[in-house]
Amino acid sequence: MRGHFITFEGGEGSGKSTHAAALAERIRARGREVVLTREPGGSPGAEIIRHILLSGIAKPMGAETETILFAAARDDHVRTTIAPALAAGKWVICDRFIDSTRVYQGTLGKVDGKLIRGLERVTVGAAMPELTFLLDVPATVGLARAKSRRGAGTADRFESESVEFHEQLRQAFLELAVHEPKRIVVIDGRAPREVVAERIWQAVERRLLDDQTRVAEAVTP
Ligand code: T5A
Repeated sequence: MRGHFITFEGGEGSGKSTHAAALAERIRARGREVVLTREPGGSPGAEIIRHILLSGIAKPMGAETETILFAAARDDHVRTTIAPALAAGKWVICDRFIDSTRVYQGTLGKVDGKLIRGLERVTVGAAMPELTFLLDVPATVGLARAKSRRGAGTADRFESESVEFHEQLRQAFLELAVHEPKRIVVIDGRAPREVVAERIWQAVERRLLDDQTRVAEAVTP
């Protein structure tokens, strides 16, 4: 039996972590087992690579090296966390996945699409997300939220890029959604938290919770 795989994508501060966690709670409340995870990271080996990437140590080595490091982290994450959970029939919710590489390293980092797709085939294999929520907010809104949440802490490798960089990211994510409308659902992340959460839940109910489950829930007092 295979579980369900959902990813959250979008710019910095768009609400991915907030809504990934909220969705996990809501699905758990329906009695399902959920693995809530993130990228880069999500497994012990990948968390070490996360530190290398987000500290900026790898930046001078160039965007291709960073792409390979993201792929190495993803390979460990998929093999040790995501694939076993899906095989056990669990739901997996991941904060960022392949679309972040396509956009940050591909569109913005100008890394050859062939390399990105090749690494994707090797690392992801059959563990492709069925549903991806793209939380869309203007770059200025997302960066302001990320800054206020960070407080006195320093911005990481990508957060410290310019507003123009982040606005281009936003457009690149939206473009991906145009090409994969079945998988990628765009949600206006500027809406109040409860509204965003409800829109996400409606899509999950419609697409992934089967009819039988809904019937069972409807008759449960
Ligand atoms: N990266 C990652 C790549 O370059 N390539 C890749 O392949 C991968 C996988 C990861 C970095 O790595 C890069 C992209 C990233 O730069 P990260 O530390 O994991 O970095 O950070 P992000 O994924 O960018 O996540 P953030 O933590 O910055 O933002 P989130 O998760 O989108 O936002 P969240 O939920 O923490 O919310 C931010 C604040 O806004 C509030 C929240 O309470 C919080 O304070 N908020 C709202 N406020 C008002 N209205 C709403 N609707 C709100 N929703 C949330």
